[in-house]
Amino acid sequence: MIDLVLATRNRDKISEIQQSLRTLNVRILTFGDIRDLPIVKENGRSLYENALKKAFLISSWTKKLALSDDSGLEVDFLNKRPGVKSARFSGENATYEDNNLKLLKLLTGVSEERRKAQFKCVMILSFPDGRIEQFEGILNGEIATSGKGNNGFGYDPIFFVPEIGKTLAEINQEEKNKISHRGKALKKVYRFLENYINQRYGN
Ligand code: ITT
Repeated sequence: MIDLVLATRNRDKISEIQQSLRTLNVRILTFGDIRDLPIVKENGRSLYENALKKAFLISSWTKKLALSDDSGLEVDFLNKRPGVKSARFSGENATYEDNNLKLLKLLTGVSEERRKAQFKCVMILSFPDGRIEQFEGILNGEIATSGKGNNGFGYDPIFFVPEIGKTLAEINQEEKNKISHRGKALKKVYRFLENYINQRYGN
């Protein structure tokens, strides 16, 4: 069975990735399994740059296949901010709650039509031989006027999805993975790895 190292330190992402890839024939390893896995500094100008840096460094260091996730929330009214800075929107050690409060405050009084937003997820698979594969997923929605729901993480309580009439924090992880930016990217990763494994190890 091949090893797949997750090049992320975000436990919430790890949990969603593990759930989506649970039936894939790989052994998933995280920073909890590998001693002294390097911490990658994120200073890229795009989700792609950060995702590439994370995956490439972790696969070079472990000499194993690595999967990274760089994701962010783009709010139309804020000219696509916080985007690549979503994790640090309200400062270096910002909590999810700090970020949500800052965003709600910036959108005070802004009408529904102008609260449109997109979650974007860029995933990179980096192979020990240097080969790179990129996958993306987008989810459209709007920023609610207050938080709702206790599931998920990050901006989920204030990210309202019109198609289901709920925020992402009001649905469970399996339901979120079916529609979310990360879930969509992971579906592509799944298909790619399934083929890769079949070609390499299948009969
Ligand atoms: P790693 O770099 O270690 O993967 P991180 O949390 O720093 O972890 P990012 O730089 O990609 O990851 O930041 C993404 C931020 O965007 C994340 O911290 C959340 O605030 C937000 N975010 C991403 N996906 C989300 C989701 O599915 N639901 C809610 N918020 C999300």
